[in-house]
Amino acid sequence: PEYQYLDLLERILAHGDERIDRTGIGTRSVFGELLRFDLSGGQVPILTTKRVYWKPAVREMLWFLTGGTNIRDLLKDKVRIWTDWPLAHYRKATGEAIAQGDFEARILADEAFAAQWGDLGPVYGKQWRRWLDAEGREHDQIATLVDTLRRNPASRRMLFHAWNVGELDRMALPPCHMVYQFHVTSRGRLNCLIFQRSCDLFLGAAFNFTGGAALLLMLAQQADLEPGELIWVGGDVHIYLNHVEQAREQLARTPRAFPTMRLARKAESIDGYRIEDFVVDGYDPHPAIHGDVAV
Ligand code: THF
Repeated sequence: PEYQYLDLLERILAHGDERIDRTGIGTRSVFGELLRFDLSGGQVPILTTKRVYWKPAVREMLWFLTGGTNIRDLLKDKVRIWTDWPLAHYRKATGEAIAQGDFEARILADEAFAAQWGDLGPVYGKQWRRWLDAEGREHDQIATLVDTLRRNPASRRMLFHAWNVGELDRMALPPCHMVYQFHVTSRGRLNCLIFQRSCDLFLGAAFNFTGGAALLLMLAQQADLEPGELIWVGGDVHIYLNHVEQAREQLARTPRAFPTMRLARKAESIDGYRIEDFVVDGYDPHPAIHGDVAV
């Protein structure tokens, strides 16, 4: 199950370098980590030592795939994990002490307000589907990837990238999980390597693993391959100082078997998946553990 993850959590608590980070909260941090999860038996790394809201995590991945960058689309699906950044920007720009719920309600009710205040800039979805090059051409990295998986699976160039240097300063937050590379074995198994430059190991990692697993399943199905390994590589992997107690509580729990995830139907293309297509069985987690996200 998730012993690799728990070992990493424990190691950071014990030996992480304590420092003040961008958010001012402070972290314990290590640099350069690798976790591997074998998806070939149907199991996916949805952590069991706390309840992970896997549907918001999959919805987030589906939202990236639409090419969207506005939180309005997420809020329509009741996914609130990206609200903090536009909200902080709005409060700072207007001086208005608006509550999160009121801000979200306004984003949903008022399209012009959403266009002005709900957009995160050229983040993941934009870079994945419409990377703009110097000649003004847009590149759909996902369509290219699916095409290469089908036609030339031995390729060593099957990847997509979100670290678009010239656009970083317009992003609400530069990409954390910034490169996804793929590899197909001679037996037709699809492996995925995620490079994540910065990882909030207590809160975000569970979402990143779950989203990555969902993506791997969709791509494998579209290219008539079987799921292989999900390999996750982290640069600065950290625990925020306001998550230390929660991490200790999580470490005190005994992990259970990972659940399975499968797709109920094959979509006509990578753009055709919906949340209802994802079936998770055997998920029996310990209770959720709350932690505040650092903005
Ligand atoms: N910034 C920080 N500091 N941590 C992150 O994990 C993170 N992300 C995204 C962008 N910036 C980040 C945002 N993703 C939650 C989960 C994912 C997030 C942000 C927040 C979160 O609060 N999860 C809770 C509740 C989930 C819910 O209510 O649905 C949880 O218990 O998991 C990582 O990519």
